[in-house]
Amino acid sequence: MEDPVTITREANIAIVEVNNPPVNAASHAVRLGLQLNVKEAEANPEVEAILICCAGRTFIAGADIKEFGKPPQDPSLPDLVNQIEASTKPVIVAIHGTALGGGLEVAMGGHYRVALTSAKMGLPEVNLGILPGAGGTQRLPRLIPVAKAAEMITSAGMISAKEGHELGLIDRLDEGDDPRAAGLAYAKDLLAEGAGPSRTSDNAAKDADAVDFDALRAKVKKSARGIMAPVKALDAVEGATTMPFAEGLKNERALFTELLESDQRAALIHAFFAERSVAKVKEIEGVAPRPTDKIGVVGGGTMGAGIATSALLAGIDVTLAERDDDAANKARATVEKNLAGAVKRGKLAQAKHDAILANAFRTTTDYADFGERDLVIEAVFESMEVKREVFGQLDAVCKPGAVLATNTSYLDINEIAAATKRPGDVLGLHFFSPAHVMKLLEVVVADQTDPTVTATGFALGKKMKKIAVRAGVCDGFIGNRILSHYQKANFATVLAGASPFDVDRALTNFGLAMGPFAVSDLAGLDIGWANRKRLAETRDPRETYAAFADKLCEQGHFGRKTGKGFYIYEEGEKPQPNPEVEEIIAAERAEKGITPRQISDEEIVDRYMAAMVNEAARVVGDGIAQRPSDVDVVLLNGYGFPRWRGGPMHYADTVGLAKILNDIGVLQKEDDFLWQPAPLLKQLVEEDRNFASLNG
Ligand code: T1G
Repeated sequence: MEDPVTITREANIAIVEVNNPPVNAASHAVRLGLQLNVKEAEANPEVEAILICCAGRTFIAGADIKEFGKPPQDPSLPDLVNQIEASTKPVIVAIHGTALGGGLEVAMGGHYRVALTSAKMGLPEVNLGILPGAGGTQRLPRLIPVAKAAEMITSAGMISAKEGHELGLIDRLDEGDDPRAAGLAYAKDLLAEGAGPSRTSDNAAKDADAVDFDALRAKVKKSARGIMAPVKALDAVEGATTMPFAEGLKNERALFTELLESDQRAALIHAFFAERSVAKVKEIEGVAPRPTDKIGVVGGGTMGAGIATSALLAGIDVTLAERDDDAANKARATVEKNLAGAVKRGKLAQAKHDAILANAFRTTTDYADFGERDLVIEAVFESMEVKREVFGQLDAVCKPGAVLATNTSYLDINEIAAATKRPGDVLGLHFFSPAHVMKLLEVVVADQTDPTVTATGFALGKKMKKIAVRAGVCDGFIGNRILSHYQKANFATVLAGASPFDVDRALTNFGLAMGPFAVSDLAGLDIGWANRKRLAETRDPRETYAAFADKLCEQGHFGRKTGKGFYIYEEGEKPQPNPEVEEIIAAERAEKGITPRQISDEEIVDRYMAAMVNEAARVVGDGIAQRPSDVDVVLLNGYGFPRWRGGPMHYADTVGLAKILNDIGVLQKEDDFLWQPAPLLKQLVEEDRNFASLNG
């Protein structure tokens, strides 16, 4: 392998360059190379200044995450950064791309920083369940105001080079596109000025008095939602304001080590890699996608308008069709509202917003306007009959090679594709509501979907900045299929004795953003009701059907939108449990001859997880999901599963598959139909393997 760090010289300036694709992660070889080359430059009497820069697409994007959990190898990153800072010759760092984590820490160890105007920087460690562990929590608050440093570190946010310059993190901006040239020019100017080393550790923390750490800690704790890292990171930053530099570093190290050894760190790093491996889809390796510059959307309800908004934000030209002018105008208004929201949140510049509405978006009532579209996404009412009708019409007007996609959440895409004469061009693109906010996208591959069409789904997802996951056709694909199953299990838990409010409490304590019954209220109880009615005919007679949610719907209670569901919603008030729910459930238990028993929060969680993992194992076993970690990505990004638990499959590996299988065995005595262990789960337990062994 080529040396990942090289040293060259231009006159009296040594250029130490890192070249470790794809993101110049500070692996052991990079750390060693930096250490040796900086030492060599220091020892060389002809060298008067040292430039550190990177080749490729970015400055160092952080420590090499793949090395976490393995025995540490010297030099450690903190020692290296200290060595760089201690240099007796001025060290200039030239930043391009993204200087993240350990990368930004290396940059802060240097004495002077120049950044290309296009560069970004940040300390995203808390996203991985750790904190900046190479002096970042000590040096950043000595370069920029402590309040801003604390915000950057606890939120994992990135700032632009320009902002970095205004704050004092970056000493010079360079308009060019060559970091090496920018660094050399700066180094020459510094030498001409006679500038010597300037060490950040000599500074005091900036504007430390302006920060009330107790108040900030309470705020950070609240928004961290169970993740320890941001809170510990704040402790480390506080150390920079109360301790001398060396002691602050030691404190940072101790807090870092504690986090590094935690289950949360393992889970969050699992999630990081899982979100990258979803893009690895065998059948589309080396397959070129079709164009996606101009798309059509059929249906301008919440979903269609959200999809249109998401595409417009990604720079795609959109034509949206509705059945009449009234509906088309409503759809336009929704898209306009969504885009205005993006401007308000700082996600879209006003000028760009105006240009999108003037040039890139139009509504129509005539499918003939789809004639030149590269891809059309259908987002109409969830009915097979309606969808087949739409696809028949699209088939008639769309150009050859256009991709035809359905946003169905449950329906059989093979049947939809069969309504066209080009089933190879049809696939599912299952967005999650609100589609311009939610990151998840299931790319559903039907029996005859052409690989170029699948590749196009992934390419579109990437353009729209979605996390696209490959799914096969079945009722509900990956996410909704698993959801249907664990909802049944939650209903069974309620029939057995817990209240819906017990279930919600236990699961929010477990880490879910919202309890499942509160979520149903939010989505609208009529949605689950319609789905259960759709499946009524094919329902297995052995299933114990829980009817209490249907009863609420029959009384006209659909949740939040009608003011009443499992909870009662009143303007400006916290939702309250609806007492009628308990009566309906008690009546159903009596009717079914069930004597309710006390169910602990722990059991509620165990039942919920057993159901989720069991169905997920079936989803993987049936080939609906490519690998267990793909299921984790779906549940994390579409269903509010706590990220710090890594997803249901990672969680199952953590508690042990034997425990999950054992729990299922016990539950089988309660309901032999609902609790059939998945063959894959049984097989893995027999072979003493975990889900991770299948991730590849
Ligand atoms: N280590 C190892 N591999 C990494 C990596 C890293 N830090 N970052 C990215 N990769 C791999 C990634 O898995 C993928 O691999 C490929 O690079 C391209 O990534 C002591 C403790 C840099 C903004 O958290 O945010 O420093 O799938 O698809 O969209 O305090 O990657 O191709 O095989 O994401 O252009 C802190 C994490 C580390 C940065 C590029 N740093 N990376 O995004 O490409 S902790 C981070 C990112 C630390 C010190 C500590 C992004 C990116 P593959 P990609 P991208």
